Amino acid sequence: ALKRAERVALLGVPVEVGAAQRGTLMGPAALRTAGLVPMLESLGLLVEDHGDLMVAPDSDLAQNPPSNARQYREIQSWARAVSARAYQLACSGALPLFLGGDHTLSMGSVNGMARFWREQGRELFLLWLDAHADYNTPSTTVTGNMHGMSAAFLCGEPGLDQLLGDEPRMPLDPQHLHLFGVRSVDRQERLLLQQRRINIADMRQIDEFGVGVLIRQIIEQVQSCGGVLHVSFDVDFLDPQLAPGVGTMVPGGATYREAHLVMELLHDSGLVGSVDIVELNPFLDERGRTACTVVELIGSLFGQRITGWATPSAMPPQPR
Ligand code: 4U7
Ligand code: MN
Ligand code: MN
Ligand code: MN
Repeated sequence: ALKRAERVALLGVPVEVGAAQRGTLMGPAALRTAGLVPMLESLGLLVEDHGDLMVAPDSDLAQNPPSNARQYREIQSWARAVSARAYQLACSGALPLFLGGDHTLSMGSVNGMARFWREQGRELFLLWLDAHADYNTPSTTVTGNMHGMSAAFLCGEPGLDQLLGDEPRMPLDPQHLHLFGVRSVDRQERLLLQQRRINIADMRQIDEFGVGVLIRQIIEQVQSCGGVLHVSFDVDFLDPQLAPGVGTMVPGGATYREAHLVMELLHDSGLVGSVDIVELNPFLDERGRTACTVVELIGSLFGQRITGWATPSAMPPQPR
């Protein structure tokens, strides 16, 4: 039998209404065009492409949508469908790779994975690679855009309580969330992050300590609990010079090598159980550059190596 990490299940989730800027619905197509499937196969993985999810727009007309949550009804349909599919794909024994789509995708994917791992008796940890904290609620948001609320929703913050309908809601322990790469936080969002004592590695810390030290700390926490990691990769984690194909560019992001090292360390940990790739906006990209860069990074996350063999990772190699 193949191990989970050797069977990858791709699911496209072409949602775009969680963001202000249209165009992320083309994300799954751009990642496939950039060669995602053959790249994964070249690493010896068995890839099942489940195509793109489709949803009917009117899931819960009985209920009044909360104010300050734009496009609530459509996001509701996506979140319910994605959560159900995530759970199902996890049960099949594959490692689910969700292709967005804007970051509201994660409200469904993480919820479905949390349900699966709870049944397996393992704790789920969430690594949120992002320029933003995505820790707004309908009462703190300045824009009303729901892609800025996903992490807060997943930690059980109130305000979107009926979003998942009959789909069981699995709030995470807020201490299991790790925000990584943060450099843009709204004023009220900051207060909430402080109150909840959310783990944050902001760009200042990345500059000072380097991604190697900070990612290892997270890996050690997950390992010591016997937990499993969901990696939610918002493409705006990367510096805009490297990745112009996003709707919300923030200067001062991760460099090419910083991002690859994050992915390489995560791969070597063996703890990654599911992945989201979100916020790629091919309409804003330059000749597919961002999509190609993201495919290379997914390569590192799934075991692509510079030398083809394992790099001694706890310390520099000793002279022979
Ligand atoms: B993304 C923002 F106000 N905080 O809430 C908001 F700056 O998924 C941005 O990380 C959210 O790209 C960005 O709208 C959401 C804004
Ligand atoms: Mn972001
Ligand atoms: Mn714990
Ligand atoms: Mn995000």
